Amino acid sequence: MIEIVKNKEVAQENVICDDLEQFKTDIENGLQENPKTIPSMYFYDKKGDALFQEIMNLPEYYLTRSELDIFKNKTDQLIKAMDLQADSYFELIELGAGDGLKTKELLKSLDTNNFKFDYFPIDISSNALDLLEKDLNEVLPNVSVKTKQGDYFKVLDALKMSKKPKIILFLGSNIGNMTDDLASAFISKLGANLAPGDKLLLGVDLIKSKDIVLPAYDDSKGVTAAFNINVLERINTQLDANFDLSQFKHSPEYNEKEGIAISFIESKSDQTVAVKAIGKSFHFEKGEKIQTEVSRKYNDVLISKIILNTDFKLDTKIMDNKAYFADYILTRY
Ligand code: AVJ
Repeated sequence: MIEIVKNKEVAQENVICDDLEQFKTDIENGLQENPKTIPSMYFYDKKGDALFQEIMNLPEYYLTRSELDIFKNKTDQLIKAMDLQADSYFELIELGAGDGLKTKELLKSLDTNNFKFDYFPIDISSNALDLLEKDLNEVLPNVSVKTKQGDYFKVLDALKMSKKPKIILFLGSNIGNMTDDLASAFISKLGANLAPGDKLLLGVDLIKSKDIVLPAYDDSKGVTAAFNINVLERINTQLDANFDLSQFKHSPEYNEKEGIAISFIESKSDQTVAVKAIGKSFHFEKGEKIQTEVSRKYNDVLISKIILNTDFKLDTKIMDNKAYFADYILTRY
């Protein structure tokens, strides 16, 4: 018993160690830039995961509810658009499955209608995958769940061997954290790991007015503020820094014309922060902003542009009843 626990701890330590070098490099580079940036992937430590979970339940954060509306109420349309047949086997692969809230609705319907498939949730967090597998085994015992921990492309490369028809789910507007160029490159790379006829279900938040979008990133309870500022706490803990959290504030913006929400952390005073693990200090002027996240919103023109030089063509667009959010079904040709 003790042996196993020990091994697990060592394995986890190694993972954390690996990440730590990358974390140091990214923070050092980001804080030396002008303007300063911190990559949004570093939000998601244990506390960040919990805060994001809380964000998804906020009344202002419409994204999750809108996509859930599609998965709950337009399941038949989704299944039809993905060109699924009950009697021919396929692999359903989800990138960044998280708690599987939306996917569960689709799985329920596929299960009820006796579709033949395996569900492969991929996630960086083995903890999230364990919880998801346990939950699915309980509520949908007939669905075959094969969790895959790790980097999306490493997992896809391994799954490529099967030569079975594949449906990739990339939901929640997660692609919105990428610039349009990066999104194009990402989708191209997905295409390289798929075969003609395979599908990509891309869930994206749509461009809409500021009075709807901005509150989603500036909620009244301050959960998003805590989520944003938590990245400084993580730097304090893991990189031995001395950010005074009371001297920074959450400061989101939304450019309605471009359809881009950006989260910043703003310095409330002139101050210098030492990051011991990097061996450097960084100066912040009063009012200076660190960019921590880009949350891009989309429309048909943007999606068409992004997939222009990829091996995908646009098939179907399915929206929630308020037309806040869209699931685009793309076919690899
Ligand atoms: C998980 C990237 C889709 O950008 O809306 C939520 C993350 N950031 N509130 C988003 C997030 C602040 C979220 N994504």
